[in-house]
Amino acid sequence: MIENLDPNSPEAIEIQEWRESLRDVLKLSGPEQVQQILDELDTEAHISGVDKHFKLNTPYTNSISEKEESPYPGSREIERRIKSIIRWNAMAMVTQANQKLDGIGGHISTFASAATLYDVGFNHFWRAPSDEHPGDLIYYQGHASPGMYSRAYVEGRLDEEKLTNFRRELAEGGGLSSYPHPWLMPDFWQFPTVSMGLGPQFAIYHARFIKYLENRGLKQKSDQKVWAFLGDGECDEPESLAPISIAGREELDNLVFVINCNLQRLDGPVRGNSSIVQELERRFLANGWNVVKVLWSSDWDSLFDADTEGALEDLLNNTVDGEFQKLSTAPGAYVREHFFGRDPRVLKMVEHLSDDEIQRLRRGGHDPQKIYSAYKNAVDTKGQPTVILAKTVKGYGLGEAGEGKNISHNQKKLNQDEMYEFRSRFGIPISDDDIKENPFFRPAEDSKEMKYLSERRKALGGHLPQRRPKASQPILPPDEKAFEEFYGGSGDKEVSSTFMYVRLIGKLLRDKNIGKLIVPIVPDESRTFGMEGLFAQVGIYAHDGQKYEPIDRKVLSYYKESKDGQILQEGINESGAMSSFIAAGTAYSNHDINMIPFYVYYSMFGFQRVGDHAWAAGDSRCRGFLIGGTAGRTTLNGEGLQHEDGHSHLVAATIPNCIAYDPAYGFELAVIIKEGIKRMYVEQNDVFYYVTAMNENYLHPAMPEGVEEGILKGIYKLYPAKEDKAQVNLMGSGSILNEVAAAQKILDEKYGIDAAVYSVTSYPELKRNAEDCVRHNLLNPDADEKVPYISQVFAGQEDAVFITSSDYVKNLASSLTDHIPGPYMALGTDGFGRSESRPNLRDFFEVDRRYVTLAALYQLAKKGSIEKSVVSQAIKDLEIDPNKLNPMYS
Ligand SMILES: Cc1ncc(C[n+]2csc(CCOP(=O)(O)OP(=O)(O)O)c2C)c(N)n1
Ligand SMILES: [Mg+2]
Repeated sequence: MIENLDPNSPEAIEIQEWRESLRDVLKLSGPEQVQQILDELDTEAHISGVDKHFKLNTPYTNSISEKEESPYPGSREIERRIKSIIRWNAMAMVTQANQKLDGIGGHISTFASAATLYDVGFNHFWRAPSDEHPGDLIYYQGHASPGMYSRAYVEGRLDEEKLTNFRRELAEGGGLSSYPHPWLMPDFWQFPTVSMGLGPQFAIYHARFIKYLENRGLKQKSDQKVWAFLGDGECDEPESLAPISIAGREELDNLVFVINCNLQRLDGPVRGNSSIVQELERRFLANGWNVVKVLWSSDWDSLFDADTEGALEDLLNNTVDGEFQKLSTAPGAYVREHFFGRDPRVLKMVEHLSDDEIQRLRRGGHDPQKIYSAYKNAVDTKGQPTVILAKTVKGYGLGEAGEGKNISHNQKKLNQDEMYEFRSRFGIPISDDDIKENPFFRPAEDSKEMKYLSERRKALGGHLPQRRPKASQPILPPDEKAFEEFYGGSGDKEVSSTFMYVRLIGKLLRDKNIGKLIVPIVPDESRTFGMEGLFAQVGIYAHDGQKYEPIDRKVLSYYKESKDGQILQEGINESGAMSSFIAAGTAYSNHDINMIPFYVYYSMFGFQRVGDHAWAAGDSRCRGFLIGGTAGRTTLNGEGLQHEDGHSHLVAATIPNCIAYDPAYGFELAVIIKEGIKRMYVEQNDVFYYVTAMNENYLHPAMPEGVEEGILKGIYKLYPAKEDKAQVNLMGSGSILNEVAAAQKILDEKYGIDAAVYSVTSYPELKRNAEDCVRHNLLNPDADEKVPYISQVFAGQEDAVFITSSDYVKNLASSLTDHIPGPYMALGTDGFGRSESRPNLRDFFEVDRRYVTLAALYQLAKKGSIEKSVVSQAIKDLEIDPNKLNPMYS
């Protein structure tokens, strides 16, 4: 750039002439002609061998020039007063909470920097759901929640008690959750956003899901928008920016990102030595977004007008963020000398401004006019998503208490003097004494501010945020016939539980009640699970259809992409698939459509890969089925350490509203899915299901009589012992159940021991039920004791020993120890997996039929029912190597 050139040098003069020519063309022939000339010159330079370096940045100025701005439709003055009141209450709420209980936390500076960004949206853009409009969907930045509570208070939706109890949810009368949590405030917050990075990703997939619903004819097309507010620091989370390519590719013009570029995160500057705005601009432009930079307020317009040589622009282009942060709160004289003074031409441009006026040159993100124009541009943009990069000051308005300082983020309260100053700066009519008593302020109902506020929200359909807790209609359950085949077993055919799952979903997709509501989701693993038959049956969703003839068009299960395709094929992208799962599983609330997602994936790339997404699904009150395919540490053979999952059930159990099952047989699966659909979509409970499916082929028996309740509660008797009271009760789950059943035979045939076999479909459900009973008994010593289901099942079996084996870590089964009436031993797969065959893995992890037999004999010997020598002999007979490696440590 010409900053380093002598302005009188021939080079500088030549550049100046080119600039002037460009301006002339613009004036005479318009911007299209300018673009054409630039393109031609580009080509010419290329042909002439000029080594171009590709540039994906515009100057560090506003994208929308003053001339292109949209006129502001509201009263700037009243809006400023309303905004000041909202700012005040947000600050006062956090301050008061921390005065009352030091350390209760909260954030002041995030909303302080973003207040104008939110207010322009609330006053002019964001529609609440109403008969006329489905409503816009806003992902509020989690740390800005005080601002949303404050507005809800001023709008009369929250009372003072609630504000007083910010972060005191257990206080009498109820309080307010720290951040947006639909679980805790189900008629207020829609989207949990405070695990940074998830909000932006969820917003992208939600916007795409809306297009999916529209393209499939399930939702009427509209101009509904998804807005996501992000911090600039938040953009360092891979989840924030990785999926922006999807939004660009899928032309999501129903999506708007607003990135609050206050140049700071928690510890300090986001990019001290460079520019976060320019970096983000490059990334979004490269991914096909409409990028709107809102960097400078109207105060700067005349300076840019005067900048005919681009000297100011050069100065801005060459200033790093660390310096901008310093300048944001520096006195005017300092800014004049150390910023404008860097170029004599620019210094001259600010000659007419006083130091105070220089200090008051605001940033674009605090100027409603600039923000309005940017938002207008965003909602009018067709064919691509928009990102607004708004430059602000962190802690704006806090003054000495933390404006633009590195400690801003952690500022939790203002002292008295700082509060007085804040009050005066924003003109809040509360006296010094009243601030001490009750710091909140709501103008009188008949004040201009209140009338304006309520008129604006009325015009936009009502209050926001708001969440629909239940769908207006439950679904009609699927036809029972879809499940019947599975109750009969697989006959003489050996099949996997995954095969059963795929058959079942194929049937449900044809069901007249729920078929169209199902959303099959896969991350590039359909063939792994044998699901490719569904490609042609229901199609793969592609917003632009299929522009090519697929190479396998002649086969039945060809790769069919279509605009109304039902499958969401997410590519190798589990976190994206989880985001789709959440978008679909919360559609009952966000769109009043009971979509039923079935997301199937490698179970190892589920909870441990996207555990935070699963937690957010729980918080979101998401419904649907997660199907952990290729599950089990020894059932998935050959794949080794990275793929063999032996702990997803343990993690699933940590999510309070996740109901997890490890079924072995088709009928168990059918009973579980049938109940899940009823519970989530007929009864409208906010739970979601995790069900594992395996790839080992075996015979599936027919369903014994009367076991449905046991399947759902977590355990039932599959093969009884010969006598009523067995010597041994064997428990198994998943495909290890077959090993357990085989051990029953060995015990009988070789050792004359009578054993029963139980199928455990869910340790976590049994444990939850047991904990619930224990708690009841603890708190109600005089009431009848509640007996856990697991103890009821084993009532009268005190003389037996109990052995369980599963393809998961032992902790899962050991969690029941207290509730099993006799000696109990859990076999499981603790340790890293191996690439090996199924039998060798089961030997390695000591979970196969031989170890189940050995464990039973050992426990019987321990209690004196058989001789110890029987156990020693069994080790030899069963060909068990007692000196083998301990899988837990190896
Ligand atoms: C995944 C995750 N990591 C860390 C945090 C803790 N945290 C909360 S706010 C914050 C800084 C936010 O900076 P920025 O995104 O720039 O937002 P600003 O407050 O500046 O608008 C951090 C590190 C979090 N909430 N989530
Ligand atoms: Mg920031």
